[in-house]
Amino acid sequence: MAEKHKTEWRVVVGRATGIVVLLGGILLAAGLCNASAPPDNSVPSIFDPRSTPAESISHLSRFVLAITGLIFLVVFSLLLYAIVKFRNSDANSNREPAQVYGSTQIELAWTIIPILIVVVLFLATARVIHAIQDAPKPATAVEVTAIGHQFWWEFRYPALGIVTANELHVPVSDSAHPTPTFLKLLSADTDHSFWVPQLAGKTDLIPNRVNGMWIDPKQTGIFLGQCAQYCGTQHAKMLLRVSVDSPEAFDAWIHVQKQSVNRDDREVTGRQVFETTACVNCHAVGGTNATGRFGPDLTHLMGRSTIAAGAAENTSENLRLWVQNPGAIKPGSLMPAMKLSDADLDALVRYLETLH
Ligand code: HEC
Ligand SMILES: [Cu+2]
Repeated sequence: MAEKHKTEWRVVVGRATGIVVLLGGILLAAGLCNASAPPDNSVPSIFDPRSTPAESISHLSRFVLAITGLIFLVVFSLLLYAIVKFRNSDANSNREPAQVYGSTQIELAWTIIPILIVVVLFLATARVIHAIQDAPKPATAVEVTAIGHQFWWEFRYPALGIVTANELHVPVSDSAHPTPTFLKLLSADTDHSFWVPQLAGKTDLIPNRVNGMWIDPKQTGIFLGQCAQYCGTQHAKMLLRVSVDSPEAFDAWIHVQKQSVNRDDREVTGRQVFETTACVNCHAVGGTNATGRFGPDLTHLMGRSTIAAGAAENTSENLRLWVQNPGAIKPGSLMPAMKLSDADLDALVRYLETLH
């Protein structure tokens, strides 16, 4: 009998140690991943915020984690204590434990303390939500309309007359001269969600509804994001890049984007192929008869480093493959394979490469 109790006891301690080691391991791994994250932000981390809304959310989550971690420690210690102290043994195997019927003190304690904890968590969360949602828009703010499409992002700068896709450019914002970017979020088809973990929380883009969010990145560089709401087959390949530019670089980018007509006319054959194919029904290119809005605006295609919402690098080979068969890069994409002859395809790609 005594032998049996001993082994059960060992099993309990073994499991408890196992759980603690596992939790410790997870925390350690998270810490290591975080510490070794490359500086180019290629791994978007919610623990590495670079903009006020993301910072507030990160602080809040650390606060909530600390409180719930403390609760976990207290409960787990009490549990371990009870298991050790009151385990079955020969000495007390025939005795009944003390029978306690109702204790006002204990019941008050386990009602009031949790209520206080929940109230504190609620107030802390409400404060952050208010600070982010009701932040006033300064006159210096850049305004962008982001429209979610299956499976790419359209970005419009109404005040600047710029239209682009998938790669959002915003100016860096410092506390002396804040230039936050305010985004108006719309959807052309279904529910999407705009999420750049280092810059802000997620906000959905819902058809027939206007949502909003803002970011004020404090560091230049590329920040990666992702559509965070399942929106169809290629939801996973609906990435987004935010390029946070220095004020000079941002002005230079605007200058280029504002030139709505492409003056490079070397590739006449390719341009003819483009203008006489269905491309023009879905894509717009400034200065041509192409005014489609179903697909990304191609006027400054070469200004983007990726195509198809981050699914591939913007290289000649990938452009050719994309136009020949979009499904090879992004199965289920809403652009049809255009079935062009090799000669037409080559000319077309050469033309696309003039769209700076
Ligand atoms: C039926 C509409 C449609 C037609 C026709 C069409 N496209 Fe597209 N195209 C799209 C859509 C939609 C996308 C975005 C796909 C995605 O990222 O999921 C796209 C993406 C692209 C891209 C990548 C742009 C970027 O910045 O990501 C290029 C380049 C392109 N199309 C070129 C062409 C060319 C050239 C033709 C004609 C030979 C053509 N397309 C015909 C709908 C169309
Ligand atoms: Cu989406």
